[in-house]
Amino acid sequence: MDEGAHTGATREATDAATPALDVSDHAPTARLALAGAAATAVALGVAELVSGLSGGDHSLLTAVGTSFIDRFSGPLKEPAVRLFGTADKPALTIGMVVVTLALGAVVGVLGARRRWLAPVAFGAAGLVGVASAVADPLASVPFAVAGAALGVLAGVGTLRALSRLAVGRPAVTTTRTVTERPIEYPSDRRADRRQFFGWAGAAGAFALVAGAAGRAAGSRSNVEAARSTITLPRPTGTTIAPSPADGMLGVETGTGAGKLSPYLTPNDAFYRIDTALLTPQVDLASWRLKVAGLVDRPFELSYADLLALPQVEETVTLSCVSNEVGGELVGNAAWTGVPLSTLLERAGVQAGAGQLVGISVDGFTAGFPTSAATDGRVALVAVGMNGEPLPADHGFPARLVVEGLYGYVSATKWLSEIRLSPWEGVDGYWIPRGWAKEAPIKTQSRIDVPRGNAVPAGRVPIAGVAWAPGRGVSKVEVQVDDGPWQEARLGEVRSDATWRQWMLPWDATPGRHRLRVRATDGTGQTQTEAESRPDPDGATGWHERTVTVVET
Ligand SMILES: Nc1nc2c(c(=O)[nH]1)N[C@H]1C(S)=C(S)[C@@H](COP(=O)(O)O)O[C@H]1N2
Ligand SMILES: [Mo]
Repeated sequence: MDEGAHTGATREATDAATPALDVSDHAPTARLALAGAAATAVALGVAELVSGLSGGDHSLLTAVGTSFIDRFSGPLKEPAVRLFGTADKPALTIGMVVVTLALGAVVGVLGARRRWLAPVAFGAAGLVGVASAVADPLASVPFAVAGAALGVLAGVGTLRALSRLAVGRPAVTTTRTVTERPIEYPSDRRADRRQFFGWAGAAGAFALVAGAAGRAAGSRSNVEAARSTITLPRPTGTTIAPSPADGMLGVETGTGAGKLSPYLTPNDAFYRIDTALLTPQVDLASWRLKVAGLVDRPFELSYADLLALPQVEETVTLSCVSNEVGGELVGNAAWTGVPLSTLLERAGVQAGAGQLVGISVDGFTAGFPTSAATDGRVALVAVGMNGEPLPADHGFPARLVVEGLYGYVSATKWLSEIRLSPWEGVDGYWIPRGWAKEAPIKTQSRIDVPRGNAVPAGRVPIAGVAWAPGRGVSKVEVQVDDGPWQEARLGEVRSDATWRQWMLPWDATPGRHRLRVRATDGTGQTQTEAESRPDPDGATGWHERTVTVVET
């Protein structure tokens, strides 16, 4: 007598025989969704682990995020930065994971009745990952393919197993022939549920550990160790003017709110703008700087080769084109490096090379007229920033710095190639995204102090910075309410390439006051009052602050 006959069970087969899970009664939708999310987490964790083993490069998720940035940075840059500030990149990573898990939950629910759905959905996601890795110079394609394949297998397998547990065994009604009445055995749904949540939790925990391990493996090559062993060569060729003393205007300087910006912006306070989801960690041993394109003698330099060339130190103010009037996306640093002209002479620039394009290890590009590298302005392959090797965030091991041009057309970080190109037909990263191809930095000025609604009455300084790199600042004027424009005292500068601190003593009287500032550059041009947005070639207008002065 077989068991079925003995017990008269009406148990339905739920395994291999049926094509899809039986979710005929009340499908445990929430549990299937959780199964989908947990399986997706496992897939992501395995993919991150395997692709992270390539070491130092972009994992699958980072490659996908990078291609997302490249695709949508045009329309999304401004709102993303406005919404998340410099946390926009972590926000993107978290957002990607959350959206993927949510999609996984949907696949978990819909896939219970459609066996083909999970393999198709996971497979499609894997292909997106591989395609992103192929397009990402910092991703390893073989590791990405292996990560995607194993991730898909792990995800589909986990989903199948968890879904089965999620649906559970159907209720078993048993009629024992030896008794008079049918007995309904509890189907032990509680045990099923416990088992399901146990395994789903284990899958989630495994995913977290695998993902974290993959990320840790990926960030193995960290440039901090390399940086700390580097001694920058002493700059030669120029005499370095002593740094204008901060405080010479009698105003406290510092990087916090309520202080005048120091003449030199400390590296850790220097604004950071780039498209890199993760700061590229460049391995010095294999890094080369190529000089190529329309040149007679293309060549390559190692880091040691670059340091062995004569170095100069130049102080240059760098600004982002996205800087709003009064904004913080501007800084002034002393850059150590090799003049671009040195490298161009060695390479021999050919006729028709109207554009110098900087290319970074992660594929970012920025181009400017080749003449800017030879017309006498500061134009460097910089290796040092304020006396230290370039910080990783600011382009270690080398970047371009060109006086008077916004960063997006000039200041390529993590530089890997200088390519001499025609002006027409070659566009840097931001040009097809709606930004001007030629972008000299506009004359601007900013009020740093005072600010807020508790300015003590009496004599207080109105002070800030003004810049017109390449032209220099010859005059700064301040207006209080509708009063006359008054000339501010100017700080000393090392050159016209840098910003200038300015200060006007003010006898502040209680009440609300509007303070305005405008600068005049070295050619006698006063910055325009007309307000324009940062796009396509830099914001204009006068910075104003409203403050409230209170009796002390
Ligand atoms: N490789 C790379 N270099 C880059 C960018 C980038 O996205 N990638 N952004 C540019 C822009 S838009 C600016 S404003 C400057 C900012 O330099 P910083 O981050 O050192 O202040 O870097 C430029 N160099
Ligand atoms: Mo920028």
